[in-house]
Amino acid sequence: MRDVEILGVPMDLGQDRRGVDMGPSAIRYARLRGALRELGHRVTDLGNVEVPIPEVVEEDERARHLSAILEVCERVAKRAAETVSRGAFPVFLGGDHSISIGTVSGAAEAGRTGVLWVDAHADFNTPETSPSGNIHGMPLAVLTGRGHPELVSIGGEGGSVRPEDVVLLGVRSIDREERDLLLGSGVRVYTMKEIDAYGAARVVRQAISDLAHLERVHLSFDLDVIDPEIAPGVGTPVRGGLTYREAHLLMELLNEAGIVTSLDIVEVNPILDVRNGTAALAVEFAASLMGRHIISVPR
Ligand code: NNH
Ligand code: MN
Ligand code: MN
Ligand code: MN
Repeated sequence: MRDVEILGVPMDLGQDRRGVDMGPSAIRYARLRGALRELGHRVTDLGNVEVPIPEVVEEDERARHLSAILEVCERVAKRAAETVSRGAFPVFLGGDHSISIGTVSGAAEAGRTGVLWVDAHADFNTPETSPSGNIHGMPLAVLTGRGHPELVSIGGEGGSVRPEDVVLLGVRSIDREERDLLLGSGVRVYTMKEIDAYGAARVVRQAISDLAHLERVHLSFDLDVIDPEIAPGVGTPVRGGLTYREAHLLMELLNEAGIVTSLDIVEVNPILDVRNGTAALAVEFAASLMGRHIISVPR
């Protein structure tokens, strides 16, 4: 049993498509709290962090909506730090992936924290390498100390996490200069090619052992890692993603390993979704991570 605290961050400033700000509502509507309570957890919903809408905030060409995102992420980091200081397990609902600059920085206040970044994209751009200027393509770089100095400063000097404590999984779309930056960073990367070649179980077990030296691991789960045929409600779909069972297996193996201490569920866009199916999948995967088994085998 865990004390779980849900915090919504309805942010859609980090990318171009409208609608991802409705992610927290969609995920709640899909009964996240009930699903986690059924597993025996004590679940509190802390509501949403306040986020301005794009119509009222300044543009910034190389890092769009920088100052507003900065402000929101600072607030999020503070709330995240409060949750982990209570010993609770935070579940953050996005919103676009830029929220993780705040969630991970705050969670890492509890002590050295690893990151498992599960995403179709590497999110390792900087304002210099980004083809879009969208900050949701930059958070992992920021968290490891690269990119816009104001964003990096949220995690304090040098970033919130060490590159050798970070594993990327499920990637299949990386920009050219982003790739060069990532390859030189020390972050471990398992693309869809490795998952296809060796199987999800083997790759996930390897990722778990890569993180075994850490007492705390934050799972940042971008729904666009799932194949868009089953998870269409995301702003930047890329073909060839995780299957339904591969995603469940990932969560089941993580649950078994017991290493995850905080969670982001990001990039759910209800406007692009079909009958809230992507949010419903997100809730299913969260439940698998938090202990749902088809049959419970005593251990
Ligand atoms: N790499 C692209 C960019 O920087 C797309 C990033 N999109 C995402 N990331 N959804 O998870 O703009
Ligand atoms: Mn704008
Ligand atoms: Mn992402
Ligand atoms: Mn993505």
